[in-house]
Amino acid sequence: MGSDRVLLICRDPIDVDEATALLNEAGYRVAKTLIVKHVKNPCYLGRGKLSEVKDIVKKLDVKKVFVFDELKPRHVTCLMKELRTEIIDKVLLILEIFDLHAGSKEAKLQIELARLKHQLPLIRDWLRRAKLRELPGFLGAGEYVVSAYYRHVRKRIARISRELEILRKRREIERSKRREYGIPHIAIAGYTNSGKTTLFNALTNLRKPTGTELFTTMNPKTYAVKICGARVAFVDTVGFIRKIPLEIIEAFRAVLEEITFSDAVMLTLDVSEPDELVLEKLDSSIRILRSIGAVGVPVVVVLNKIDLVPNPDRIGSMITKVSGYLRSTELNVVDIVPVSALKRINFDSLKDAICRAASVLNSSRHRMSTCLG
Ligand SMILES: Nc1nc2c(ncn2[C@@H]2O[C@H](COP(=O)(O)OP(=O)(O)OP(=O)(O)O)[C@@H](O)[C@H]2O)c(=O)[nH]1
Ligand SMILES: [Mg+2]
Repeated sequence: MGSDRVLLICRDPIDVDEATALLNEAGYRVAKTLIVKHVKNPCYLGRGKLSEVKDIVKKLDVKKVFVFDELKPRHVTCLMKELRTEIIDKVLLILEIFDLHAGSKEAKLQIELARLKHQLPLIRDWLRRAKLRELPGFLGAGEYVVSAYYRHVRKRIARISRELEILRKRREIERSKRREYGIPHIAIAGYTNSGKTTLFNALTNLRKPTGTELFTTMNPKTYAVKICGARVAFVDTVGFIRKIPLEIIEAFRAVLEEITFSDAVMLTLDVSEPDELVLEKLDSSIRILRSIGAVGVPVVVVLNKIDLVPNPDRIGSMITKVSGYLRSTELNVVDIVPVSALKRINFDSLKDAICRAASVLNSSRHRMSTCLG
């Protein structure tokens, strides 16, 4: 867990809150925030900005600079050389947070794989520059050590990939076994902290950990219960964030497949947040569903935390805005249901919507004949 003061660099002011929340989650404190509109190669920052950042790093004595972006290896190399501080980008920070919450072997392996894959091009860049005599070596080590490390990283990546493939196959077998029993799977997906686990607990009567910190859930949980006369398995999943780097989606493919291969998705949104943010998070959630190949699945959009919205008109207007937005997407939306997972408000409507989503399955797959009965 980091405990340093960090200089935060963002390209868009809209990202500052999320970047700060992620930094705090990893145990860092933001010493200063800078907005950088234009990215200049090869050092990410233009000459003027670079010398401004150098001054800030010196004056505030920050040990790390966090760039809320996906940096290219040449950017990291150049920034490290110029600023003489550690450089963290979005991928590394998210992995640091995941690491704090990872309980299972699978989650740990996924994080290590993502980190190594992220490091590989950086090491390659250092090796190339060391050969060209542009740099003395990787973080002070000689060229021989760096190439030995490079080989080690590649071997480790191959090994972890094999181990993860075995775990992925095991998940696949478990899923198909449950399918043989005709139990539909409803994945609870959505932004981190939107209340997915609270909803999962309320529907299953379990007590899985919930919390205001980001990424409380790292390992998907599945539990089958009977609703409207049939058994349905609910799957709690790992949360989304805005503009999630593709590398992370790749590394977490096995757990995200729980959404891709589900029979219906409950997409949760935290409507206690400002309208603009709710719609932005809806947009990112849809992008992620698309990138994992889960857009054809029937979706129940769950507008959660309505107990925190004192004005009922706002809930009505939110439903209108969300449905207006959804019309322009390819999502197969069954219903939009406002609920409070914590206070269990409007659960009858929610269960009814889940049953209707399941009945969509039923008509297309001739399953769950008891659901609407
Ligand atoms: N007031 C209120 N708080 C809620 C509600 N649902 C969830 N919360 C709170 O929101 C926080 C996040 O809830 P979680 O269920 O852990 O959210 P999550 O989506 O599973 O989060 P990650 O696992 O981090 O992705 C917790 O503090 C919950 O108590 C709700 O309906 N009303
Ligand atoms: Mg959770």
